[in-house]
Amino acid sequence: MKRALITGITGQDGSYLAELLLGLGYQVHGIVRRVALEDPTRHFTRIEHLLDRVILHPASLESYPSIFHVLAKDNFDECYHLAAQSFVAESFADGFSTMNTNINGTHYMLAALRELQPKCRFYFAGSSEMFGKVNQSPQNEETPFHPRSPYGISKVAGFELTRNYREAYGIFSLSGILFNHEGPRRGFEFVTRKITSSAARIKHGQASELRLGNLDARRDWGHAEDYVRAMHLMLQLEEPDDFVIASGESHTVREFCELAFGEVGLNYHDYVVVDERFYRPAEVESLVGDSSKARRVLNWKPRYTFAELVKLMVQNDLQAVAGGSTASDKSIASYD
Ligand code: NDP
Ligand code: GDR
Repeated sequence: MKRALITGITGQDGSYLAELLLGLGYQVHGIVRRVALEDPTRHFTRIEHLLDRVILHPASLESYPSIFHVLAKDNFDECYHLAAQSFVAESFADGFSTMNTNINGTHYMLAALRELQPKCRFYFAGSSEMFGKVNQSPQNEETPFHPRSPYGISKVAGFELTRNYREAYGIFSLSGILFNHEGPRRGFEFVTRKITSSAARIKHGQASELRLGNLDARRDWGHAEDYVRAMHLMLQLEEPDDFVIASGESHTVREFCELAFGEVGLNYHDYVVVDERFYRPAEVESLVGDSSKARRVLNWKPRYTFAELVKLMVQNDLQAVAGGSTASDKSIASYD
């Protein structure tokens, strides 16, 4: 039985990846913050249904000793390092803690693996935000990085650390450069979930408007379930290498609104209000990925289309609102 360690198992991707690996017969371990163990009903919503099948270890990306301790206790075949401060807007609000968590946290993971488990394969969650202000479209593995946020900068540093441990110490370490991926478990602060949960609440008379920033930003959106499959495929390679994972289609935030509101029989024009508070100091205007290398080498391709993704997310939020779930209300309020 293979053993995998997932950092960020409580997040969107961590939960889907844990499901995938359990289905493949892995023993799945996850790193969670101690505070999460103290209040599981609040922190484990995405992995509630997996709790009797995963083994959780308390540790923080801010603490090398805590990570060292986890890696000293058990041996792992694969490590998926997904934990991060992942919200770009928050990285402008507090660049220092984003850098600390994302850069040092990645360095701690790599350093502890090198010391204790140099044979363990390591996946780093790189991001299309590393491309930032792009000078070529679509973006592939050769496209230069020009990050536009502390988050993007932290991911470039993590990518370079991952490459350096591969080149300097022979660790099987690689990065997936993943474009935006979403789904019913997406955090409410990200634009897709903000739109689908608001459309559902407006439909049910629980909200009257949706305040957004830049409606013309273009993103390449896929479903997280498809993207975690790619992470696993990467760690099965004979030699480590980095891959772009993307749908290859780009859509504006406006188009997302149009489809999501259309799904509940409303016109987004009547509800969406542009609010400067949600503009970023430096925007990534347009991203679209070229994942032909992953499609060729990993034999990966996405199963969900953009329209299916939007529909699925809206339907999920309609059900949640109809069922009286208040989680979305609270989360949206905290970002309004
Ligand atoms: P989420 O924000 O949903 O999850 C982030 C995870 O990181 C959570 O489990 C969170 O734990 C954990 N975490 C954050 N800070 C710490 C810390 N100091 N110590 C321990 N754990 C911590 O992100 P996603 O699942 O969407 O993304 C997974 C990874 O992929 C991230 O690194 C993200 O930057 C990257 N990525 C995501 C993309 C996307 O579109 N989703 C695209 C490209 C890259 P807690 O629950 O306790 O907060
Ligand atoms: P992103 O995702 O920054 O691409 O990072 P997000 O959904 O936050 O923003 C996408 C685009 O929508 C525009 N936008 C708004 N965004 C938010 N959150 N809220 C709004 O009100 C709003 N209005 C317009 C943004 O300006 C942006 O252009 C995500 C994260 O998952 C990262 O961790 C990951 O690395 C990248 O995707 C790839």
